Amino acid sequence: LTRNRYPDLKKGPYADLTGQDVDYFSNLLPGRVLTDASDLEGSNTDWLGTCRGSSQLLLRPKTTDEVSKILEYCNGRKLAVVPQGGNTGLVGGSVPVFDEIIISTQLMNQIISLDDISGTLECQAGCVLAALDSYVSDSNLTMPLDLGAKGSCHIGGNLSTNAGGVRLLRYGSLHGSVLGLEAVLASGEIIDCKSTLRKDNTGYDLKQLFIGSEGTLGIITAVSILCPQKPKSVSVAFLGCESFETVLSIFKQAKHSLGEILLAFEFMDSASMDTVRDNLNLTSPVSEFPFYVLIETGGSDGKHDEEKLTAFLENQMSSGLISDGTVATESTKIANIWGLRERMAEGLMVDGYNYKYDVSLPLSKFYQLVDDMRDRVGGLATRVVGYGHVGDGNLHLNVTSPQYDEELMSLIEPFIYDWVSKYKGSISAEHGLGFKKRNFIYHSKSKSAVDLMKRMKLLMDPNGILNPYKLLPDN
Ligand code: FAD
Ligand code: S2G
Ligand code: ZN
Repeated sequence: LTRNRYPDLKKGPYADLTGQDVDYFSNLLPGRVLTDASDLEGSNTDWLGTCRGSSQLLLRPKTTDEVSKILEYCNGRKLAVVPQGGNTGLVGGSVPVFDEIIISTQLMNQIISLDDISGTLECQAGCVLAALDSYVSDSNLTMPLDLGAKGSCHIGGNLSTNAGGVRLLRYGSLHGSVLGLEAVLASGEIIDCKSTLRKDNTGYDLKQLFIGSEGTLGIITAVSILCPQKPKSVSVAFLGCESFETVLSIFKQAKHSLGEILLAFEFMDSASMDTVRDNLNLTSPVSEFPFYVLIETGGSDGKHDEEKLTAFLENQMSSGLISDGTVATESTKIANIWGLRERMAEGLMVDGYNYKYDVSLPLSKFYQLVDDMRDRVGGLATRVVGYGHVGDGNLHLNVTSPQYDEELMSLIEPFIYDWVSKYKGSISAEHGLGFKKRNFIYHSKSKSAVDLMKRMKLLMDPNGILNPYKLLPDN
């Protein structure tokens, strides 16, 4: 497992858990303290099954005040902690590296308020994204983000990783849609940045510090977020393309012709399609192509939107850009098409070990990295696949092998990070740095920026108890 791959990594200057500590927490959170190793197994292991910690204690607070008391105690005892939401993170950030105490937001799942005129939702950090989406949809609203993990991920975890997902093209980043939040610092101090205002230019915008901080600056306990109107109708087109240049031309046309009704623009290569076909028995609604494009549209007038999309596709067909495609308006067909894209992570896991990369690149270089990686790792890998959020310039490049292979890993890293850095991309577009990628931060951030991050960390968490060994580099 990942930690075993870093044998020289030693536990930091943190206390070991004692029976007295467990007694304190059992009194504070009666019936909501887990110490049994088998109960902790799932929370000690990340979604990819590549990182496993050895925490002996999982705490399940229900309120901000309980989180505050937990952190005040841990800070006083110098006990390291790892905040955990849905544990769907993909960079090893959500599980302990050694025996950090796991603080789960699982029971912090209450809706606080919904203003269906402004579209502002206030809720606790442990609300599951899919549950929020169905809750706000009753008021003809939708969550401004959607990702394959929606059934398990918590909104607090989404903020902490600044999750992107398939709707960022339309609704932007959480840095824009989050209006306020509440967080607890390592000292137990509660920071009230709660607001439902769209505009508030009074002082530093502190909430932005916590968005994307991956649990290293504070535990987010409540969120207020702006929910857009739910599109009256949604259509999905799935197209086959002969080249990645075609994918880019269709993207450019889609922005031009579909404009405000364009909800998502995703791509997958043929190796991705093989993955979900071979490993999950899914079927493609179009014939075999080197590339596939998924376009989702949604607006306020179903008939108008459908006409617009159909006209766009006819235009693409007549121009010869695409020779095969389908349009779905019925929810089951739409779900089946999205399944091809959103279940990729699940499909890749069937191969065994997943070397997962999530990079931002200039679109002109976007797919070249996949070709170069395929040439480089060749027959050593089971698969090399490329898919992702074209509209955000975000490529998901994944390599798989039956089990972890040191030789294969040494061909992939640092090659991929050097490659991305050469073209001024980001080594982590949306998943964060977590445990696995923290030491490559200098491939995407300057020394001056990282030094300031370290000074902020020291100011906000002087004992370094919040999610140690994550996000920031070892030196
Ligand atoms: P966890 O995994 O529990 O934690 C993630 C990080 O946040 C950890 O560092 C943890 O310590 C910290 N954290 C969690 N809760 C809090 C809190 N309340 N306060 C402070 N820190 C906290 N990501 C994308 O960006 N786009 C995608 O399209 C996407 N698709 C995915 C598809 C699948 C199938 C899977 C498994 C994952 C996907 N992800 C995607 C990864 C995504 O980052 C996480 O799924 C999600 O944002 C994390 O939410 P979570 O509640 O599971 O957090
Ligand atoms: C996605 C998460 C899964 C993966 O599917 O958009 O962000 O396999 C990813 O990288
Ligand atoms: Zn993604």
